[in-house]
Amino acid sequence: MEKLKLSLKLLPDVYLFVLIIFIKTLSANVAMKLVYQSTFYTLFGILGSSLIFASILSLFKFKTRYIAFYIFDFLISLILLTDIVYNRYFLDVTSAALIKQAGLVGEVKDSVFALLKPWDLFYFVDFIFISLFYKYFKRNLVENETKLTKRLTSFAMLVILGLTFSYQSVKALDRRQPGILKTMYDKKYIVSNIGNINFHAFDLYNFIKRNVLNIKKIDEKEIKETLKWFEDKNANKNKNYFGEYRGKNLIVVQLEAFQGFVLERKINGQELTPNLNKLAKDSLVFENYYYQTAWGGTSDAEFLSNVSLLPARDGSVYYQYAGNKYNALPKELKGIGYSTAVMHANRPGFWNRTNMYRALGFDKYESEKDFNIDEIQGMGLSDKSFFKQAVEKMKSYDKPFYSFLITLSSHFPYKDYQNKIAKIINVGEFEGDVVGDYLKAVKYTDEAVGLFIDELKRSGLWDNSIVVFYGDHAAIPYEKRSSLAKIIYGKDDLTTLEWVTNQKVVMMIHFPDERIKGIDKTTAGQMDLYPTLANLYGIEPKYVLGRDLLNQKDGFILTREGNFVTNKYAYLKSSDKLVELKNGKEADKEKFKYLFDKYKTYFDMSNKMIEYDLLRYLER
Ligand code: GP9
Ligand code: MN
Repeated sequence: MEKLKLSLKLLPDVYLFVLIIFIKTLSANVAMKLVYQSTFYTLFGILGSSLIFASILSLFKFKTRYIAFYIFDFLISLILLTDIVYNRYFLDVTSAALIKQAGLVGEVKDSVFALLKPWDLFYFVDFIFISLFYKYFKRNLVENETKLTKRLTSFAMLVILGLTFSYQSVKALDRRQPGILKTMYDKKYIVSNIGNINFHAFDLYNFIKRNVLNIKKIDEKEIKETLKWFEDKNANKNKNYFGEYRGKNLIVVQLEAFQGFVLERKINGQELTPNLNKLAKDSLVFENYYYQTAWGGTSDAEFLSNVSLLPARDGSVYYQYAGNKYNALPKELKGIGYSTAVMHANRPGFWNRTNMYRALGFDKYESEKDFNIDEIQGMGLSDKSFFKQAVEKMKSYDKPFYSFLITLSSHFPYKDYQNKIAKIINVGEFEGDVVGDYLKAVKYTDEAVGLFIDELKRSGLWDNSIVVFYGDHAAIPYEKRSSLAKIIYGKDDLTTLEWVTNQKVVMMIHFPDERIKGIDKTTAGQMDLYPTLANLYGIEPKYVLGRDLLNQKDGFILTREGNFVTNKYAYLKSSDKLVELKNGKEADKEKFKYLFDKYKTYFDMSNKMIEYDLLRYLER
């Protein structure tokens, strides 16, 4: 006990360090305007990280500690200030993956000074008085304070305390937002709950794990083979419609949670999506279009549709591989003289979009801060207002353009917080349930789509643009499958085959001359959008996993869950069965080994492309 007391007494500078770092980290949270989503546990997290750094400090002897104090304090202050300044510009926190984004420094360099504020000096004022403290400590210190055992005792004490506090805050965060640490979909939210330093520790750990520890070597031969596989697969000659729409604008609308069954659906005799149904009559509609998203939800759908590779096997590709090189749709369209923009009225840091959009080649990212948030529906700006403002923006864009719009109002849990759409449709037995709320949200977004089309027609953009509408992922969770069974089949439950083959999303392409239209039954998926559109604009992407749906009809999609579906068969991973689509009869897996091989190859190729950032090698 005496010993403990002594060691507590002996390292006053370490406590000063804890105090300073705690105050600085806390003030970074305030400066980044994150306090509104912080909790009591945020204080635990901030204290925890301060204690952990202090524990390392306490290992040094007095003289070295004096220097280490300055170094640690300086580095931490620099990280905090970088986060604050970066946030002023990009409305997000920094992350280790940015190291790989070479262009970034150049982009920000000129504005850094403009972004600095006089009070940022606050992070360095303590440097003046630390030396004074040390002079005072030196005079008053006990002789044998440098003894190893004492230093070790304080180290152990501080590190255990630090880890305990940090762990508590991380646990609290995981309770509030389960899974957030896996996909890192909202980095600022994580910072607001566990503090900047803990976040960066996590982020660095992820980065090192992915880029250093997990790297199985890939040799020159494998790189060449992989790239060649893509090149061979995509080398089709004599393609219909090649380049026939070059010069026309492209407007792609990703509809939040628009599951396929909503189209042509009546709920208690009322048409659920009259506007999309009307449009479908003059469009090319893919009836068997599957979503292929995984952990990354909305962002995975964006990725599949603009890059035509599968999402990451774990976590989210938008967070983990934002530093990669991509030959994405926006970048390719830019290459033929298009101006490119993406619009989504949410916080720009969400899903690491700011960084990823830069990597995909979007000139402009119109986020929440670029929209007038004048009406809320669901998760944020109402789709009606969003579309209206989007058309205004598009009117002023350089033509031809590619605009990628992502809606928000029909986001889970589909709550009508402002009580505006309670009576938009009578959902009967689903009233008061998440499924009923979903149906209302769909009805609302369909109305917004109707107004959007009118607006586009009025502005003259409609006749000069290809317009695509598709859903990003499922809406009805598995626990609610009986509701799905009722809506679609009028029965109480779904077979596995029915469940799997209902994981489809709305998908239609409207051509300005309405030359191509009708219903296409090919089994297709989100990875097919980019190659399909590329062909129409006269682009030949070589490294896409999907295929051009206007030139190939042999359906094939695969999902990260492990299912695959062709035009005739479905492989149901959960029961390890290959079954016929038309009657659910089990087929002999041996006979269809080539399908399993194809499926495995697709996964391998997509993984290698992303995990080894293979397009970088083409630059050499
Ligand atoms: C967030 C929105 C929702 O900006 O796109 O993402 P989700 O939760 O659907 O993945
Ligand atoms: Mn979504």
